[in-house]
Amino acid sequence: MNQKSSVHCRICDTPIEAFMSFGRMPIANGFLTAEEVSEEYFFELAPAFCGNCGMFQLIEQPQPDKMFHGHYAFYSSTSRFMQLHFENFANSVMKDVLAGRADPFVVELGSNDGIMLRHFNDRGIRHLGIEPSVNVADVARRHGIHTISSFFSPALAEDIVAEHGKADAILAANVMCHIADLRGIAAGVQRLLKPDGVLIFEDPYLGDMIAKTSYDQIYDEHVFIFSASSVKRAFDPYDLELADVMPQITHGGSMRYLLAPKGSRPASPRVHAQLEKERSQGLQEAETYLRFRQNCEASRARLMQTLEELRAQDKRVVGYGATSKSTTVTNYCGVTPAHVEFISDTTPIKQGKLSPGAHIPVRPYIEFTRQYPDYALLFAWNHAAEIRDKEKAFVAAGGKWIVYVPEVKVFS
Ligand code: JHZ
Ligand code: ZN
Repeated sequence: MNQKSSVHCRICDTPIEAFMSFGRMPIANGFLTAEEVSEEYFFELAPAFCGNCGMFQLIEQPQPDKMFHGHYAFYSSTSRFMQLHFENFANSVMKDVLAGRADPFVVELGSNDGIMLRHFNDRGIRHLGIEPSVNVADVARRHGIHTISSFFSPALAEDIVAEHGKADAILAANVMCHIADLRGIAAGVQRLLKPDGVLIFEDPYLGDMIAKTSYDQIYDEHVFIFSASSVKRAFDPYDLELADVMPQITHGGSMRYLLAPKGSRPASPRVHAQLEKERSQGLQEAETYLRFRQNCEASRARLMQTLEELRAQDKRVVGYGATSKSTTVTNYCGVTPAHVEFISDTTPIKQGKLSPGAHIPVRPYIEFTRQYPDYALLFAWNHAAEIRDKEKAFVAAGGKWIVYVPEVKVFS
């Protein structure tokens, strides 16, 4: 890439440069057939940190319609734990924000298959999901959840206000960090939100990613990895103030942010404490990212050493969970079908396809249980508790797990 010097921060326009590159990368959820391989799309996955506003971001992101479309492969409801998580999220919004309000209206950006909105629907609360990926939106619609298939924008915000009025709560989970035009989203939120409304969203958290070297959170969809300080700064020009932060254990460490029109509610002491914690963790310092890069390189070397040793011993290794994250791991580290025989996944749309870039076959879960491999490479490491609980028979049969976050480890 020789255009680096002309790249500017997506939030504050300061010139930025990549501090490392994960190399040529396909679309993380771009599972494909053998016939599609010759036309596979690649871009350079290179993150940068803006020293001015503190936003961790990708230098380049593919066009949104390359990532979110009528055959988007990630269905939110594939994990029992995540179903429970979003039920709790919805309940907390009803209790802490909507209680006592007359005929409240909730909007969710990127509502996927309705994993969260269904709880509002069940209680007869007015709601609207905005989901550009039509196939997942159709699942929500089949459950009676009001959903429009569109990308959110200031213009769409105006249309929603005209039709439904302003929102008491705007929600988003694992969505906000996907949208390159975050400034457009913030402007849309500003128009859509009531003066006493709140914006609540959660995404994988930068502090956890740095602490755990979970570099696989970096892929095309995640154009930003947020921290409390970068979120505070990004929404400030839109009159939205960071009023609370709530750490979550989901996706290997996430943060839920609550923002409200300036002056409309007091900030929780947790905000100040989190900002302090980020300062002491060095999240604002360039050196932190150079160390992160070294940690990624060391993690890659150790994972490949492990996989090469197992290959030399003729051990069977199968991937567990064809996650978006696994696309970064396989392509950055050089994991091939010679290392990993196939990846087991419960999502029908991924089965029978090849994994993006590395072209490891994705097979139905039943194939994992039919003949247990010697080792399972846990690409869905964020669901480890749920999966280990479910796979006791694999371990009892002598199977071992390989994980790489926070470090490469083999265990049973
Ligand atoms: P999982 C998703 O990332 C997508 P991914 C998205 N881009 C995002 O932002 C992040 O979340 C935060 C399968 N599975 O949840 C189902 C099993 O096979 O780690 C899924 O394909 N068996 C919106 O894709 C995958 O693994 C199981 O028992 O990295 C898990 O994907 C379980 C629990 C899951 O998210
Ligand atoms: Zn910036």
